[in-house]
Amino acid sequence: MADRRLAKPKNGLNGELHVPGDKSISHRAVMFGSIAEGKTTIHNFLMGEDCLSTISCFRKLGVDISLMEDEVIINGKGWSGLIEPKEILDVGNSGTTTRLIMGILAGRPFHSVLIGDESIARRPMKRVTDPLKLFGTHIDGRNGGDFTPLTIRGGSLKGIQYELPIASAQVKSAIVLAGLQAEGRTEIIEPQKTRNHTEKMIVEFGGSVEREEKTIKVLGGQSLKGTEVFVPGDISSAAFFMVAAAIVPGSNVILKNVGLNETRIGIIEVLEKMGATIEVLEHSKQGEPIGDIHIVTSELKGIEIAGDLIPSLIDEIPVIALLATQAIGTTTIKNAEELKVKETNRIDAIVAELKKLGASIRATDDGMIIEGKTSLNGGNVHSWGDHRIGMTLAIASLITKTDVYLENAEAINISYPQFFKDLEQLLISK
Ligand code: SPQ
Repeated sequence: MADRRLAKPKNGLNGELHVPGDKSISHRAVMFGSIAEGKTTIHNFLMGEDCLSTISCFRKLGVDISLMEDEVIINGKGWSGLIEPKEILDVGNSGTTTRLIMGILAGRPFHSVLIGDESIARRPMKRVTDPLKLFGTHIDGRNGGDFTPLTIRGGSLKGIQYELPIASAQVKSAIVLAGLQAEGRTEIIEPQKTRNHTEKMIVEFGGSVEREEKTIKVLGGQSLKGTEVFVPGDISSAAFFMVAAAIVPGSNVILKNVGLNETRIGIIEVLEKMGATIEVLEHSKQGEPIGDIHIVTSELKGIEIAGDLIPSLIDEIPVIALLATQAIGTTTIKNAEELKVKETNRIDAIVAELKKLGASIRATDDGMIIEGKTSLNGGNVHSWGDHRIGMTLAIASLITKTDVYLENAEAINISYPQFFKDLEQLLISK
């Protein structure tokens, strides 16, 4: 595939932008609409490749799903509306699809097979297959249940008590989805709070779930009712433009209707701690909170990012690494070893690619250390087939002295198909 030459700003980034719908919430809305009874309408659905993989899997499971622009309509027939698929379920590049669908299939009395792309084939699945086996389901995969292809023969489940060894919303969600179908109660203890969209959505679909500190409790035998879901703008997509506005001289950007769920806003905390001029106007607190984010070019200073903050910004770390190259002093990112098992090893990928552009950055066992402020050069870089690495490099190109050529820019379609169009809009709107 040809390299893509990236655009250069004349007057910074300016204007207002609606980023596309949240990826995590879009996936979950399709899944809940498929297991609920009655009609579900999803507004502002993210038509990215990952969420389309989720739709394709549920269609193969017999669910009636129609798409219109950014709307999805599902005619759910409840848990028993899911039928044994005649074909293999292809999850594409999507970790969320793979892990959450396993929680649903664990309790369905039929056989199914999951496969995905090269990246999915490397991502660890034992973290989900192990707890699901404790419910009494039959699930297996390559290397003792750790990798795709995965096979599931679901059936009757018994609730479990499980302490998660890692902070992962995907693992938690898979267990919750199995727990909804199990006999009795399921309790999950999280080491750190992770994104809670699954828990919120159970309530939106008429079910119930409890949380006490780091414990989530769900009763089995719940049936859910179809509803209307409004997907907020994805804060993980907005993060690229927050960082761009902070580091590109002459920028003044308002990101409209962004999801401000308390488990996802670590990027805002980091920008504030680094000294960015950023203002958040929350205008809806119901269900998933939504608001506008206003950010302008800022003087930044290095900080430490670690501990409980990490799960709330895990997907933003590549672009935070770029941000740190423009902050005065040292930025240290710790406790982020989970980055090694995302679409790529995101520590290795971002360190290698930002180094090519002249950044002072080095990998550590559980994160990275970045020294700033450095002026970046142009050159040839690669997305490593990872949407978040690709978008980070596209934002980096806005401040490099010479042009940047990005190889495999198509990876961005996973979560943000209109990324370059939206970037262009902010580059010309002054
Ligand atoms: O779906 P996928 O590929 O795992 O997506 C990523 C991403 O960058 O878009 C991670 F690679 O986001 C995950 C996130 O890292 C989405 C997610 C969710 O929707 O529950 C939770 C996080 O993963 P995890 O492993 O911490 O549960």
